[in-house]
Amino acid sequence: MNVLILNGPNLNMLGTREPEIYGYETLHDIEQRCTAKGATLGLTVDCKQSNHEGQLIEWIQQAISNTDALIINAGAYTHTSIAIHDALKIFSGYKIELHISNPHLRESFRHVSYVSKAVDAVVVGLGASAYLACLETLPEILAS
Ligand code: CA2
Repeated sequence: MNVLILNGPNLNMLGTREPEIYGYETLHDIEQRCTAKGATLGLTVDCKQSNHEGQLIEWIQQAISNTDALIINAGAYTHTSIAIHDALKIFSGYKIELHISNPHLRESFRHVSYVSKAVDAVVVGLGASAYLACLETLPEILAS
C-alpha cells in the first residue's frame, strides 16, 4: 500500500518558530519517523512539502494513479483553496486532513476548511504525532 503525506505552506519551518503551537520537531524528523513507521506497517510512505498551491495540486493529481491513501496538512491553504478541494475530490483513495494544532481554538479565519469537505477523516490538535497516529489507522482502513 502506498501512502502520500503532503504538507503545505510554511510547514517546512516546523521546529524553528512557534514551538508552543507546533512543537519542537522539524518536518524532516517527522517525515523520517513516518517513513520508518510506514515500513513497520507494510506501507510505503512518500512525504512531500511545498509552499505553492499549484505544486500541491500537481502531486494530488499524480497520486490518483498510484496511491492508496493521502494524509494532507494543507496549512493555510486549508482555509482558502477551492482548487485543492477540487483536486482532492478527484482522488478516490482514502483521505485524511491533519492539523498539528486545533484550528477551531484559534482565529476565526481558521475555522473554515475547504479540505474537510473533500476528505474521509479529519484529525486536529494532536501535535506532530498525529502523522504517526494516522499511519497506524491505515492498514485496517485500507484492508476493509
Ligand atoms: O495546525 C496546523 O497544522 C495548521 O495546518 C498549520 C498552518 C495553519 O495555517 C493552519 O491554520 C493550521 C500554518 C503552518 C505554519 O507552520 C509554521 C511552523 C513553524 C513556524 C511557523 C509556522
